[in-house]
Amino acid sequence: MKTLWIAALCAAGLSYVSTLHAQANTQAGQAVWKIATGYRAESFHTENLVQFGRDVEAATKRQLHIEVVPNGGLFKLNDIRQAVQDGKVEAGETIMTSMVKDIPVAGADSIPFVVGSYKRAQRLWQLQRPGMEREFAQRGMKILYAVPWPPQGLYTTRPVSTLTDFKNMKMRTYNQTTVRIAEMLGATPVDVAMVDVGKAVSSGRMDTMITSAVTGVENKVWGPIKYYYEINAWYPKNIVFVSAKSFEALAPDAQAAVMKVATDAENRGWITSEALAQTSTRELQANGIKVERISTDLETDFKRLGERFSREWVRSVGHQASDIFVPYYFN
Ligand code: PCA
Repeated sequence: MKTLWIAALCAAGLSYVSTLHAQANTQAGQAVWKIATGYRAESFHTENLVQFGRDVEAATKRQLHIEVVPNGGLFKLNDIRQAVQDGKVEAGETIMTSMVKDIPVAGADSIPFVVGSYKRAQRLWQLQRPGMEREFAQRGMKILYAVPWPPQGLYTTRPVSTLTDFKNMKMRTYNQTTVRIAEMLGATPVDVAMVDVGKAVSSGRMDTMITSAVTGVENKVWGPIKYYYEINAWYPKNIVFVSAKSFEALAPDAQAAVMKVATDAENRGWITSEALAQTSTRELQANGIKVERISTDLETDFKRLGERFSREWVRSVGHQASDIFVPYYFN
């Protein structure tokens, strides 16, 4: 019920270059896809991607070999979608909000306080996927699967109970969405890539951030960071995709095998993400971070900011927003 008005608003109408041709034949007739990701090899998303690669190789009877290149080793996280589109690498994994400037509908999963559970996140993905597929097809790419990060919580070095507590804070951001949120909170946005969060925390470059428990654990943010508030703000997704040219170069049986294995990777990723949401929060706690609920005052203010954010988003995206949120709220 909480954000029904969004639906109302909608209803109102509101230098490594591997070219695609260089699908090196490592074995007679074997195609090779490099998959570029901006996240670490130890990240659960990347582990899932490596498993996908192994499954692809088996399911296609080695017609296709996958090589995952983690840690921004080929392209930076925010450049990966363009790199695949431009044919510089066969496939990629990135966070969907990295592309909102060109593909606004990709931002539907990062509107604060709309989705509050994995079940609702699934529903949102079902509704968002057709629009995303169209956008990717228009750019010569094919979506393989998408997996969410655990829910986004609020980390701080000092306790916060009102909006004014954010005034002199430096807030770590990871995309346009988080920049806008920092601005709305009156904090100073500081852009820090996921892989640099640990360093930024220990050197005092940031006092607060909104991200998942698993990202806090992976970057060992304990020490300077003292509080984690479980605000479940949104469930941002990573998306894995390939150039249509590379995909269509496969024999039909191999294409079908890749899509089947992609569905398995998606299912597996969602289950892992949900399990990690629990265990990572406990791990933050075990390392001395206080896991708390936010004050009711702050909760009310956050909801209001969320509504403002949603209004801005729906206005900028137009009918594609209604295609998602009218059924999300009414069906
Ligand atoms: N971790 C990534 C994106 C969302 C998340 O939970 C990050 O903090 O950059």
